[in-house]
Amino acid sequence: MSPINQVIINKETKNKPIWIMRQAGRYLPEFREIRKQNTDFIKLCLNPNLASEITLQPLKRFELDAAIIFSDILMLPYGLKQKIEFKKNFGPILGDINLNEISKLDEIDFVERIYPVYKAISLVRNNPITKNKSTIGFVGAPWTLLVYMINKQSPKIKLKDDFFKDDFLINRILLILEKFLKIHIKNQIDNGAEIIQIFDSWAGLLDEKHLPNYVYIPTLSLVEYVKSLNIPVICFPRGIKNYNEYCNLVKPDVICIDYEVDPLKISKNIKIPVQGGMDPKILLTEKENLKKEAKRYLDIFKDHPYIFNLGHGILPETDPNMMDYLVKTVKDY
Ligand code: 1CP
Repeated sequence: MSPINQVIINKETKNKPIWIMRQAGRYLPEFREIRKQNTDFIKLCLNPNLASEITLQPLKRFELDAAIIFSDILMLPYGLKQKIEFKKNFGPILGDINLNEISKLDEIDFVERIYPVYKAISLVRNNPITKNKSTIGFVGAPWTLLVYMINKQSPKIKLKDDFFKDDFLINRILLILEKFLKIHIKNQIDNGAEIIQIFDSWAGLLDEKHLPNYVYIPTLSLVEYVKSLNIPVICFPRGIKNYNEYCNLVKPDVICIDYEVDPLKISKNIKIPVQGGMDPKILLTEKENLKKEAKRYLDIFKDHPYIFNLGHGILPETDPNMMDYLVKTVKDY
């Protein structure tokens, strides 16, 4: 069993395995090289050879315990035929939603549009580099995908005032997302994903009173589905205030915490395995400081099943040497 699965399944506390959100990406010169020649981000995600090569790039450099597949949570709206492009220095731009067209879409159409993602997963899983490491598949949570689909661009800090105005549209999309997210999860698992992480990057935008409807209930349905396939599920509800309530209601196997929560409070109150937490900006400071902060998390979670990770994705301006230093610090602990 891989070290990460030992933490999740056996609740082992001796080893502190490590992987990093966005470990394959813009801070690596070898990624930027491939990206320069592939200006269409979606097409790059749909190229199994390149997507698997990019996935493995960080594993060739650093002693990481998992490969997270190079893809994007927005491949799901792409699979649902919503137009999407990634504009340089701006982020994703999505087209209008055509509810009639989306409602008519069946499983075969959807899978046909994104099957190269599954091919990339199977290439990664079958590569000897990932032996004894976990291959992680992922999806966006229904709420976060709804935000992009309705808002049609990154909400950055807040939702548009009229976000909730079309109740019918919102509830239809949530149901459609739930159906296709399950299909997407099942195909990733069938092609070699051994863990699923659910990214709810915009959970923190919601008022508390909206959490049950938009976050807890739709995410619980996915968590139960992944568990029914005998695969562990990690949830990352970025920006929420009450991690206790989230864990009690949504019941993930692992909770991934963001950098704004107090890790000490988490270690005292949360009984399930924990992942992540450290602020990615620490990697932009000095080695000594990086070591100190990493050790702070490792000390706090010394007797807790813990997977080292950051509290959000690694920043593009990070020096790969700092990433190397971080991985070594965790491995030497
Ligand atoms: O080169 C480029 O310009 C593309 C940058 C890039 C990369 C490397 C994007 C665009 N997505 C990715 C890969 C990606 N995205 C992975 C790959 C595996 C990994 O190494 O971790 C994963 C897991 C994601 C997930 C993702 N995409 C999230 C959830 C995590 C998070 O950061 O909160 C979100 C919100 C997205 C949307 C997205 N993809 C890319 C951009 C610029 C955005 C918008 C972010 C925003 O709204 O601010």
